[in-house]
Amino acid sequence: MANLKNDLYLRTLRGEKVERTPIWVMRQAGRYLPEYRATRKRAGDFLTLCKTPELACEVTLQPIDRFGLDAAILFSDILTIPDAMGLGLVLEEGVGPVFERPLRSAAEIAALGVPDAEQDLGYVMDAVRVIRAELDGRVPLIGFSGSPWTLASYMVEGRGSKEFHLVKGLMFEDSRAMHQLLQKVTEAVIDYLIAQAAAGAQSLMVFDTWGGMLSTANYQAFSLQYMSQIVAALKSHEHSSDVPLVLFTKGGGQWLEAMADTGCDGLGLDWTVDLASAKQRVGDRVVLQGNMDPVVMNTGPDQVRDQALSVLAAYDHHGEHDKGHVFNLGHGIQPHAKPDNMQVLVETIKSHSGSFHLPND
Ligand code: 1CP
Repeated sequence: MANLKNDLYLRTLRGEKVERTPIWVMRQAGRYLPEYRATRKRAGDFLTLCKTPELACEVTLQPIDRFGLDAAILFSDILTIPDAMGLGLVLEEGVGPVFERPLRSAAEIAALGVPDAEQDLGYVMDAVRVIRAELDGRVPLIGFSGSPWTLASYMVEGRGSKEFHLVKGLMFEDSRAMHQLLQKVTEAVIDYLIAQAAAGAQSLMVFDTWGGMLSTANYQAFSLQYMSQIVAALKSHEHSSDVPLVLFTKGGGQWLEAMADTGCDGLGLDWTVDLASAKQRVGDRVVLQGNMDPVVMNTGPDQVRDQALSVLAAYDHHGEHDKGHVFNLGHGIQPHAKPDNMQVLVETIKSHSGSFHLPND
């Protein structure tokens, strides 16, 4: 860490007392930025952008250069793993990511192989190495993966879904095949995250975007159980044991205690969670990350300032045992967000969060 010029994000995730709240934003390199759209156009398509380390590096750094955020996140996608498992990822304009060969039978699941991260996803590790070199210690780099449940949802549905009737159908009708799929994906995720850490990712995040679609019992059995395996494996591996790990289940606000029990370092919160209550429930065990409603970023600078300040006020840092807070949105910033609002947001957090960190006396 000695070579990091701004290590505020990592110090916060380690539970240290810090001078102000760090900020980064989910999907900070994305379509709301004109320079992202320009690079994507040059790449030709989204997957080429992900698979060309120099271009992935370029877009990763765009929001860092423009806004001065406290962490960079690897530009890639969670669907790289299913792609490497042979499902054939394409990004259809106006539809989003689609798999050419979704999994529709227990036999297809049984035949599925687990990819080798360095061999089959080498372009992601190359991107991590190129970005680390290019960042030159300015801010830490976050690596990530989708959760097994979220990846399996896309693999079975074949695309984004609202009802998840295919993947839930499989879960209810053939739980053995579902568990077999989740176990294979879990092994792939573990290998992938350890490889990212070995390549230079300085913190890691697991996106469980669709865990909140499950009942409490099924969340435990089909999502959390597999994320627990990931935490345990990462915490016992030499390349990743010291790399802070954040879990984010969108819609998982009622399960924070169980999520903290996994032994992760931080929890991402969506905007439906009351931050002050979350802090009371698990704030002495894990760092909390979030959770302003992303739609605020599509409105005006006054709304951005007000809403950001109310998030900061919900997490004061006066408690002896509070682990800490990382400012973020409650989900990814949207394509219609205004870039100027990001500037306002970063300035608000940088100039106002320090006062919430003052000692009580
Ligand atoms: O340029 C484009 O048209 C592509 C849009 C896009 C972008 C910018 C996609 C397709 N993926 C990404 C990048 C991305 N995806 C990042 C980059 C790092 C960052 O700046 O944060 C990350 C972390 C992701 C992760 C991701 N992809 C998630 C988990 C987080 C979340 O947002 O919930 C999910 C669910 C995906 C799937 C995906 N990839 C792309 C789209 C449009 C979607 C959603 C599809 C759907 O469910 O309908």
